[in-house]
Amino acid sequence: MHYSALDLIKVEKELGANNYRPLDVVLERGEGIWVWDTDGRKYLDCLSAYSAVNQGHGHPRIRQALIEQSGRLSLTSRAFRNDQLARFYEEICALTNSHKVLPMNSGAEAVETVIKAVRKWGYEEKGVPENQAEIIVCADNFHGRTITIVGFSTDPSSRNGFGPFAPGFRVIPFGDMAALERAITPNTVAFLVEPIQGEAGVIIPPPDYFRQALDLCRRNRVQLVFDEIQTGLGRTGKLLAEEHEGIEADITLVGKALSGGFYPISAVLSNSEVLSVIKPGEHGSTFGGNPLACAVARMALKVLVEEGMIENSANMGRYFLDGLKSLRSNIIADVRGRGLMLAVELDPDAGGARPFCEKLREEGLLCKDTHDHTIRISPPLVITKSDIDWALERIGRVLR
Ligand code: IF1
Repeated sequence: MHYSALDLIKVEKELGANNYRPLDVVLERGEGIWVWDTDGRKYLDCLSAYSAVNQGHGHPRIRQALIEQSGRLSLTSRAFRNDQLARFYEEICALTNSHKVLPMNSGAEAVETVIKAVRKWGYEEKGVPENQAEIIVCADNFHGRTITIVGFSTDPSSRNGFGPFAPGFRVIPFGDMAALERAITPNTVAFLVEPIQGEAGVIIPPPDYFRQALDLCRRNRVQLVFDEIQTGLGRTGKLLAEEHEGIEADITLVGKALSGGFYPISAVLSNSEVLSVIKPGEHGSTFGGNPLACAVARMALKVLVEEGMIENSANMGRYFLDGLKSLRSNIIADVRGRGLMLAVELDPDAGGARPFCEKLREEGLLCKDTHDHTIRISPPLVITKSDIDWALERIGRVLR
């Protein structure tokens, strides 16, 4: 039976849980920065699956790695060893200057993993009394959707109705050093934070905030944990967004683009001794570290570096940001970003970002609104100047 786009949307609505409100565009194919819908219409993907397809849709070398590895061995569980895991460890540690890795699947799982690890480290190494460990997080954070994580969200739609929640988290404003200083107690084990807040609307920290935060954390034996699940792997024009701050976080979480969008893969990367506190039987996952995931991740990292995608993100990000800044429109309240993690904030009276995303879709651009008034723009890192000129012309038209 042939399904039209409308048929497919109808079935989704009937049979699916209603936990999303996507644009009504049904995609069936992707290549590089472009995706095509079931009617053959072509769009520039300005979301990149929330930065999971930084390397571009259907990257041929990553796809080849996936095909080859799936023909050899896909899953062993961690009850046995596989020949890809060690190579993945070596390559990601060398690239990110890390000492230890714990591979998981989704971003939320990486966050859950680090919460377990820093708590245990706190009890065993720092001498925090049992069940008293505290983790500091920021208001307007986004770290995932599990019960623990939504329990320290400040977004009502993420958390309301899902309690009771796990204790042990303290929320402070993002970018506020004095608040961080006040929040640290002898029981604080970690400060978990996004180097640039994504869902909050691409919020860039004040200069020197993280250098001071790291210094404060060091003096108080608090682990600085950067959630780079969205900012990492080239998105902001550096391999990791921490490089913009001139620091190295104690622990870094990566996910999303670690597979170039082919497979769910995440990892906890540790510079400190924190991961060593996890002993056999205390943590794991059936699929975490499987050979297919490792082979895909190895190639996803390789193409990011070898094909100059990080530099391209920096250069094209600057060009795109300048272009957005020079759009003359009286409904643009602010334009900001780093690398190709960009946002256009609209005037609160403009009627919200969603209708503009609908209009951009008609013009051939797929963008996502966030927090009512902000349009997020984060195309794959393989975008070129002429693609950006094409996009700017249309964004300008829609915003005027
Ligand atoms: C959805 C946002 C982006 C993340 C950071 C952990 C995770 C995410 C910094 C969890 C996930 C996603 C999930 C996606 C929407 C999306 C998102 F708008 F909600 F904030 F990207 F901007 N840390 N972000 O951004 O990773 O478990 O999903 O693999 O549909 O919920 P995950």
